[in-house]
Amino acid sequence: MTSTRPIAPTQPPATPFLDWPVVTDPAAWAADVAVLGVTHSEPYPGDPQPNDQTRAPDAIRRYSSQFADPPDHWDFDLGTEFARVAPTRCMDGGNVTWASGPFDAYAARVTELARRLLAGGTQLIVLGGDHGVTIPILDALAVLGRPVHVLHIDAHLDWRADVRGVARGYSSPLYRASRAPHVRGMTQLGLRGTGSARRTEVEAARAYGSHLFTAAALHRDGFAPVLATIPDEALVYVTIDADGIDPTEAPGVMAPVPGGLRFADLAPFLRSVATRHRIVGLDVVEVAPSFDATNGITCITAGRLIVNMIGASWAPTGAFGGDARVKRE
Ligand SMILES: [Mn+2]
Repeated sequence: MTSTRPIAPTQPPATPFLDWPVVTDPAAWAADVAVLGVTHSEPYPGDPQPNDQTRAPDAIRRYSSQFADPPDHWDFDLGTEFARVAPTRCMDGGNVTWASGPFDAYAARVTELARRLLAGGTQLIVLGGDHGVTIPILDALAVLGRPVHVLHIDAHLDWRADVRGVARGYSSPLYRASRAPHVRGMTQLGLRGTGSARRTEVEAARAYGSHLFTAAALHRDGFAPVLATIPDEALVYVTIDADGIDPTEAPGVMAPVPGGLRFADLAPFLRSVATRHRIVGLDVVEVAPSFDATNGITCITAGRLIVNMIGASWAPTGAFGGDARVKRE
């Protein structure tokens, strides 16, 4: 469970997320919502280290003023002011960076920090990093002591047991989720094109019982069938690979694939999930700032999804037509 021994502070961000107070001392963490930047995952041999995605946490924060105006400004996605629905205790917990030493120690530190926040009832917003960042966060979800349903938005399946002997890289987060006893189910949406998955991985995901939705199926049938795959009683963890979003709205990724999910569909979908279920955490990974448009639209799209999710999570009963009785239990 949560350790009481002292733990090293995180690195302060270049600018805070949404002007939230920055708290780098984990002993002082107490919040309803917290942002945590997690820059690294286990690198593959030959891949650049650090990779471009390690710069994303501060890049996304830099656009905060463009994805949320001052507190008294109306948010048309939420139908109210963000500050009116967001909880008062929001904080930016800084960045957990990996400068040297074994990756195992870094991953354990990420898990311990996430566990502290989750154990305190904090809704955890993780800014990656590549998709391997999700793996130590998934490990931390065990502290909740209740079944978790993983909702995964991505062009790719990410179900590799390993790639060239590396088990905690960006091609493996959903495989790792499938091995975690506290993860009881999974819904994966936005799949298209090709990626690291071969027939073996697709068959393994189907055998596990993951609900797979191609982007094409969502464009054809809408998102209602996706909502139906999330059990009423489950806590939900959301992992958003920015390449799940269409590259017109999220061009700043390493592996863009045409035909992706649109913000106009994803934002109301996330609001629906947040209204019906308790979202215990959400990560946005794989934003590659060097490939973003000069206006930062990938960072802004990521930020808007986060704002929509937080707003709907904390909105009063009845907002967005959801059933708060399920969500608050
Ligand atoms: Mn991914």
